[in-house]
Amino acid sequence: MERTFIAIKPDGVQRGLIGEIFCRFETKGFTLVGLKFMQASRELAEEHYGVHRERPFFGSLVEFITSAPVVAMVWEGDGVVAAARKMIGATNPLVSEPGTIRGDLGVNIGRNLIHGSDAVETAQSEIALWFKEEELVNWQPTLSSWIRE
Ligand code: D4T
Repeated sequence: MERTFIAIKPDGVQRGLIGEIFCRFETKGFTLVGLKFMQASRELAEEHYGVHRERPFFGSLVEFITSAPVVAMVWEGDGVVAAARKMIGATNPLVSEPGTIRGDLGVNIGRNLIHGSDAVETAQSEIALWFKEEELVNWQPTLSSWIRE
């Protein structure tokens, strides 16, 4: 079953939006298999955003991500990687569609509330970066047959 890595960023935590954001994935019907509230180290943040190392916003991005706690999550479900990206919306909240998390809750690209893996392979490496294997829970919600055929 496909899995994706989702993180509520420090702005989402500081603004009291953990419940609002978490609820969207839960009510959609995806299955939570990993969850932790933590403050990311500089090393972890730099590794996570390594692909952006040469970009001008890299320094401020790492500062921001490490500035307060994040909620790190792994969600499971068919097509969850692409579906979560749709639910999250475009990188810049100012132009994200209404109805998306960023479109409904944000106005600034440097405060875009949430991260979601952009591809299945990225999800696998991000999950391995943020979670130990034993921190992930393999379970079957009893509601499953009412959510998918
Ligand atoms: P993340 O990775 O945080 O889910 O965001 P996206 O996948 O939507 O967008 P991204 O990787 O291109 O950007 C990573 C992160 O950097 C911030 N950012 C981005 C920024 O502060 N200024 C910028 O110009 C860009 C492009 C926002 C998200």
